[in-house]
Amino acid sequence: MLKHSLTVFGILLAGSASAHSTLEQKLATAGSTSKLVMRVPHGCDGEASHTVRITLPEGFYAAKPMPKPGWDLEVVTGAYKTPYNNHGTEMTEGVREIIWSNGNLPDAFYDEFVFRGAVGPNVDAGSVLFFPTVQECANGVADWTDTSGSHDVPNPAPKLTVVAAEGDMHHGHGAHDAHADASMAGPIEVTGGFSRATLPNAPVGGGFMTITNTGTEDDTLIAAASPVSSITEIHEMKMDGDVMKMRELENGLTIPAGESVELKPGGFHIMFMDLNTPLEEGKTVNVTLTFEKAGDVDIPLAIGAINADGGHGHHGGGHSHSH
Ligand SMILES: [Cu+2]
Repeated sequence: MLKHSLTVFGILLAGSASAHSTLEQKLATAGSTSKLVMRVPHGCDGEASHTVRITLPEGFYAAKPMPKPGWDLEVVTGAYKTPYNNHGTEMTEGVREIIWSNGNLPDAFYDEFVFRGAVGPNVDAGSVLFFPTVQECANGVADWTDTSGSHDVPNPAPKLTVVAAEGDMHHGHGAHDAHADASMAGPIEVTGGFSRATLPNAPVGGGFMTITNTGTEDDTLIAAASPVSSITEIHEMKMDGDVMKMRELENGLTIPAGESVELKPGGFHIMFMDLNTPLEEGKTVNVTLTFEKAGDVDIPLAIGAINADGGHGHHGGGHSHSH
């Protein structure tokens, strides 16, 4: 899982086109150290920023910022609410805020501020860690400090979703229904999962299922991982004129509150890239879906024939999954 999460890191970066300050990374693994990059896309409203302050969340430990040429660097330390066991040594305090100052980021330019730190091993998969960030300018500030998680605020705080460490997939989340063909995490229910057999040496395969959100808030499928592929992506297939085209959903797939979204051949699908084993009819392939709010759901996909449609009627047509 660790390897796959880190790979997923790499392919989700390209997402946000917004002018907010955001973290380049969207996911971090519980119990692991991550390097994080805060992307600051401009100054404040026409003015240059001279200072950038990042407040670190509870559950993020042993932080160290990277010095930046042209900027002074200081940290504010304080107590951790929950102490952190660092290789046998209990750490009760550490860096809580990082401040780069006396620098210059003109409004027309973009810059990056780098730091590293560890997500505590006890932080639940699916938790969202917020890194409120403030830019200071000569006559004002640009603040990215709203930690409500809403997409509809002008100043969302940069955030990271925690994924489970390897071998700890069920920690607190993703309980399986004992009898039905459903996997659940919170209000998210996944049913009817299937995959399709692949030819030997085929580079890619697809995963299909129905995701139902029984809750009152929208959730987003933000990542997928599987032992069969080094990279697993969330894709959409769509007609572009006469041509069936496939693209990665870089910002994930929204599952609206109270609705079901079907992943099926010819539409949304999970894509197993760079398969390390052919998918054989009659076997199963396991996939872990990570939702922004509900966390991880593990689901086994029964592998059907090469043109299987999961018993839902429509035939997916002859598109091949090559990139
Ligand atoms: Cu695809």
